[in-house]
Amino acid sequence: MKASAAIAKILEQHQVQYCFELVGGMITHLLDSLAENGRCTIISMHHEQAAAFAAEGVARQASGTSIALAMGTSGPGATNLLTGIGSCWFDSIPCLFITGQVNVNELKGDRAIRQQGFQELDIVSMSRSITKYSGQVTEAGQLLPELHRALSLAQSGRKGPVLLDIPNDIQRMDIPDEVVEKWLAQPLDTDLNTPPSLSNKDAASVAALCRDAKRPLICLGGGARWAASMNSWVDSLEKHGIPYVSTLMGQERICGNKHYFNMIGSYGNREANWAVQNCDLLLVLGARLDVRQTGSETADFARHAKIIQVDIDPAQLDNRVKADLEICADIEDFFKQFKIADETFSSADASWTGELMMRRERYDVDEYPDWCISPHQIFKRLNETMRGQAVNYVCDVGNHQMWAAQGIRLGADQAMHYSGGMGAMGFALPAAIGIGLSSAKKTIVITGDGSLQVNSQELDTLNRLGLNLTVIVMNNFSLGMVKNFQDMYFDGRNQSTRKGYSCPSFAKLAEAYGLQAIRVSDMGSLRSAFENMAGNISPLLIEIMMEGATECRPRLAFGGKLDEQYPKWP
Ligand SMILES: Cc1ncc(C[n+]2csc(CCOP(=O)(O)OP(=O)(O)O)c2C)c(N)n1
Ligand SMILES: [Mg+2]
Repeated sequence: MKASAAIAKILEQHQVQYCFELVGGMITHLLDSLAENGRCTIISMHHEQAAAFAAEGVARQASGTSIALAMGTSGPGATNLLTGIGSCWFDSIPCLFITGQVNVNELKGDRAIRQQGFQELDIVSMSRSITKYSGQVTEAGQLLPELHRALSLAQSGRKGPVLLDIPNDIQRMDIPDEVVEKWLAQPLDTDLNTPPSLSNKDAASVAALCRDAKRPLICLGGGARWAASMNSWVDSLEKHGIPYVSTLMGQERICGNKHYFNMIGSYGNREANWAVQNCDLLLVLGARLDVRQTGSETADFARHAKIIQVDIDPAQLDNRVKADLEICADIEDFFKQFKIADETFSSADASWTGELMMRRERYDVDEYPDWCISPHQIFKRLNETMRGQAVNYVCDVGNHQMWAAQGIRLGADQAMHYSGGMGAMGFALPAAIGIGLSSAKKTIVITGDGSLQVNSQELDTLNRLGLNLTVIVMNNFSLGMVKNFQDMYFDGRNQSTRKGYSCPSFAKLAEAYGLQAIRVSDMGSLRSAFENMAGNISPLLIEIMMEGATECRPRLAFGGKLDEQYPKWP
């Protein structure tokens, strides 16, 4: 069997249902075989970076339980994939990347030349530091074992991206049918680098700390959000009245219920940061406690608390924040082993939860009363409009993202998606295309004028696919988040964020791509645009004109403490 056809069969066997690509000479055999095989939906994008984000979107929509493929040709196709590969690496998203490569006899090998073949480029070295596995296949006999290893690694332990670089002549070679049959029958080895189960000793240590805590707080991170048992575990927190907060990534799947006190961090909600700084026990589940979560002064983070950190990745423990108890475990395993019972938090003080509820209510005010159109009002309206409907929200990067993170309250059939560790502008539209394709839910993109311009070419892909997807562009005519830094630290010299920055009319741009578009500049017209969105199943773009809205309130200043947010609470 032709090697490229064998790859298509193996991908079919392991339910790789989507391939996103931009064609080029070195992937034509693979693409042809995938198309002939017919089981994988091929989506042609207009940039390999967008193809990578779309593949990430498919895996995100499936909570990391399924994998998609993004392909690029050798040279620029391969380098264009890198940003998306990094995004999957930082946020632990399983994804398969395949790059075409020049024929084996055109590879430069150890020669001191820059390049032998046209578009030859060493993508394996370039991607090694942001993949779980990256390899080049230079013998046909290695192709299927390498593919099997890559697929297994992507989906085991702390999940992540893998890359195979496959020379053109290898794609065309023959692989004996019995070899293909053997590898088709081989299940994936998904137990690779999975940590041991939570030990009785660790469970007992957690239990002892929980039992003594008067002001306990749980913090759910990205490592918890897709665990199959998270919802039932969180339900038991609700039942026992135990408060919980989340990180940006944890917040992607947490509903706005009674004992949830929202998102912590440098753009956190005030009540969440207050909770962290005043609890006496912080149980951190699947969060790496980076600077955006803790603020820069780690010693001040959770200053009155004993900290327990549980993470699947041993390297994330004992890192920035030194916890009192560190446990390497898969959070799903933790949820299964560590059940919340009546006696688990037997010392918890009811007035602690009462205080948090009072603060959450007090802080839920519009912090932008001086603006013509307020982000607080926009997200309140969005919550109300979409209440009860199944939605995947996908955010870009900037102030609009933080306004959304602070303001959206998820319902049971709703989820958020952020470019977490990579923070890549241009993520939202292509990721949403992957999410929208593989889900029956409505998809809503929240983007900014700067971020949308990074991958706006995919408005065409959206139009071609006709997805139930709305793009909300919060157009403040600036790279607002960075402009805000400049306002604070560069005396308002707004080089490249206002000065020298420009953007088009996004409504007109969308129309040029064949999409329906609405432009609004006040709450009245926004309300009817949102109603249109809720009742509409075709692609739509809503452009919200909000010039001058370039600040996120509250936020931390550089070097600030978690509960000293700006503007200062009166
Ligand atoms: C690819 C990429 N380049 C640069 C940045 C740095 N950056 C972070 S936020 C931001 C501004 C985003 O502007 P916009 O999308 O309009 O959002 P706003 O802050 O105005 O809401 C920039 C330039 C980034 N995160 N990603
Ligand atoms: Mg902007």
